Amino acid sequence: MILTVTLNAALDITYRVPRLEPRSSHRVREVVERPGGKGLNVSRVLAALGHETLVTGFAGGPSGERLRTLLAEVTEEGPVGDALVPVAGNTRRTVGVVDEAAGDATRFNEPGPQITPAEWDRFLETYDGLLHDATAVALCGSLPPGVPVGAYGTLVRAARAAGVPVLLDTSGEPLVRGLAARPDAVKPNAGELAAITGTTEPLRAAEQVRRRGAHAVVASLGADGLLALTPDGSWRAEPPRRLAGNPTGAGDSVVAALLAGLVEGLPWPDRLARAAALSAATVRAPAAGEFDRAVYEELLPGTKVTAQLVAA
Ligand code: TA6
Repeated sequence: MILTVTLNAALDITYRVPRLEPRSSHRVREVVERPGGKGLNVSRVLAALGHETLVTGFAGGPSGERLRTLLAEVTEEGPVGDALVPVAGNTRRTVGVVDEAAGDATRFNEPGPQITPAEWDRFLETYDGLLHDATAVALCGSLPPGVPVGAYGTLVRAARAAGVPVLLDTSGEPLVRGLAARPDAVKPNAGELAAITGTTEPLRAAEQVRRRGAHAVVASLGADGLLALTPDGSWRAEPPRRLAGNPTGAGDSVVAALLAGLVEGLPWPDRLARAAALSAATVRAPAAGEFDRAVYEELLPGTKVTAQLVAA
């Protein structure tokens, strides 16, 4: 089973408006509500790809209840196991507004519930137990208040001690702390890379992140596809065309494809081709955690993976 961790799970709400304009009132054309937060999205995509997957993290209050109900309902894509740890606080909501004219989205993410030291300890026990049955683990997203900033360092070390490959997808100080524990892979986007390295040149930034401890760095570069520095070589992966739509969750689909490829034993270039095509196909779905299967199958054969020269 592939385990995903979402410490700051969310009830994801997506509004569609014909055009987003600051300082004006909008008529919402469509509302979509989904169980969200990065790891939940990863698991939903994994389930749709036919992989057994389980989510853990925290859920609480009325929106936590709603999230769990929705999670049990999203069986169309395949079942996602629920090992979320109950907390007293209310799970956050995140709101994404899709601007249909521009073909992109603006997001508002609440900070999340306050986690008590006892709740954090309960989570650590649950996580240690779940690692026994995991073939891989992804640690995803921001930390809710109360969770120690070095949390991902602790979780990466536990996965490594249990012999479970671990991928980390977060940003800022939690990423810096997680890197020091030497995860198997990290998946920053261009902004996250720049924020922790101080360079806006993705290749130089990715090289720096690898030197800081990640065995592999897969950077998602929006319209420029993916840049991967791995122990087996370095590559760029680009789908044949970019599509406008809702880019929310495109990075989560990259993580899902990388984990699926890892447990299936695919070579890196094949994992990257799938990740780039799946990420592009996510933009055409109504919400994060979903992708347009027909678009994915159409893009995959034309997705180019080319070797990337890196400094020795
Ligand atoms: O990547 C998209 C997304 O997973 C949304 O579904 C939303 O829940 C958000 O990211 C959470 O990200 P954060 O970094 O705040 O944990």
